[in-house]
Amino acid sequence: MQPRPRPWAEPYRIKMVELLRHTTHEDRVRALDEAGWNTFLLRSEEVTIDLLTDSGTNAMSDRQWSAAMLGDEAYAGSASFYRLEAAVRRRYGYPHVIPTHQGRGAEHLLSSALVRPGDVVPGNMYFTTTRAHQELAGGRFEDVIIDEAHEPNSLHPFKGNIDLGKLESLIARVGAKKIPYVCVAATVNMAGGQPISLENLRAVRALTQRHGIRVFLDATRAMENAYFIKEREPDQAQRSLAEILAQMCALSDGCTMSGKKDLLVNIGGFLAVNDEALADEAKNLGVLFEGLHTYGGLAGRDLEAMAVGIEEALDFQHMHARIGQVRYVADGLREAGIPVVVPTGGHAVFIDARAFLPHLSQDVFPAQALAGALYLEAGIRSMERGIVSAGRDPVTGDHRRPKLELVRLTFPRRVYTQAHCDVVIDAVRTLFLRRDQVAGLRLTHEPKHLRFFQARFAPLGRPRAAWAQRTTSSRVPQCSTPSRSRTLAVAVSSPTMSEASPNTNTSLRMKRVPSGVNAARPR
Ligand code: P70
Repeated sequence: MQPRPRPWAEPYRIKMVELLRHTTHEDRVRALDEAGWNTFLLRSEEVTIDLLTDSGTNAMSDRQWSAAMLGDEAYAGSASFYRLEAAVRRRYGYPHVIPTHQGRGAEHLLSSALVRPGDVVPGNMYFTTTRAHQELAGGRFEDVIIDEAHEPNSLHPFKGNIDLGKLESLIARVGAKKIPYVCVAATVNMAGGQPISLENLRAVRALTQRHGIRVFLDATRAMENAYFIKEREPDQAQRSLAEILAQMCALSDGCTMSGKKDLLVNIGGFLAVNDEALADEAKNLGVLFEGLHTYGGLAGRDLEAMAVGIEEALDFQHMHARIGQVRYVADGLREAGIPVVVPTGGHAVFIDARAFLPHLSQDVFPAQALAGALYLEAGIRSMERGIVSAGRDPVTGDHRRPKLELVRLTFPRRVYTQAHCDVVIDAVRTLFLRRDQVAGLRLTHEPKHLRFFQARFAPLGRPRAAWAQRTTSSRVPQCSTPSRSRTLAVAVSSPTMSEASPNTNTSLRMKRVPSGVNAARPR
């Protein structure tokens, strides 16, 4: 008999609160105008519910704060470094650990050490900072993710998987010598927080080993990925997140890590590798760009908090609630017919802006416009993940035109409650009802590097009068619909696993399929 499904609940109680700021519609019109319609340029005080990112916005626990007080602030050989090193070795398994100020610091060290001009770095969809560092080192990124990852409606359970056929033909085309490593993200941020399967990782490992090519994980959200593996992959349900994480890492040569996500801290990251010579080179580069190799641009207290975060993040109840909360919002939007990327990923709900705003072409930045409109509606800050984020092709100078044109509602860990989620669902639903009033944008300022952070825009044409006239009171947040009941949360919050008794009825659970190229692809 199947165990009775259990709903998720926040596995903590709250003992300190941070008050939210409320704004009027007029405040928001002014703020968005001053920010050039770029949500990155809003001041946080102008935002009521901040879903820009889950990066560094997490709430630390009392244990993490206590550990921070034990921070050893010695310049060299800090005890805090050795505690972090031990935690990374224990859970990720790589012997050499080099702290960095955040994830892109680790990407910088790895790319500088391994990528040479003319090299090609294959990966499962680009990530902005990762690709920027590969290009800065003279390399080129090539996307070898499965096609389903680019389809917002594909229900593939592991949309982060690498297409082994694409990888093999790339190796045949450019030669293994031109490929310093394969960069495997777990989960894949730009695809919607989608996971890669262990089976696919194993196959990537086998293929690359035959050609003497290394594999590096972007382990930024690898613990979330481990949750999906436990939920969906055959024979994984009984294993702990820690066991699955260790196995993922064992199939690679090292990882870059932004601790600001999985690891529940506000700042920090690391590069961790198996190869001692590579570690030596990275440490040496680190003193130029980050700081001495035992602090990497961080304070001792940051290292301590990250070490504790590693253990807390691997707790099943934590991850069950974290992913449950994201699903709650996605399901609430789907029920209202709002187009979101499926399956719901780990860290965010991704709204399909092309489908939400079918009257806008990609040239007028629909996802950017939608993010702005959502802020005007309810003071909710989200992030564009479409043509603006994709930037320009360094050779042709043209916009890169990604198939996915998305707005990301990203959930910080342990920060917002289910009632905040209801406010978000209500605001997006309200906006959806008058989506035809959302106008496109034009670029008025475009920085050279990672343009989405600082670009500025202006609306095309005059917003319709109706847009300015609000049907609801302009103060936010407020929940005009009755709070969605717990019953609903139970109904939508699959999986219903426990460490001892995993769920077996999720529709996304993989069928057992023979290994080989794209074995996980539904037939
Ligand atoms: C986000 C953040 C950071 C990130 C990541 C993956 C899979 C590396 C990093 C870099 C912050 C961000 C970064 C660029 C554009 C927008 C937002 N993602 N790998 O919000 O880590 O930020 O610590 O240098 O997701 O998704 P870091």
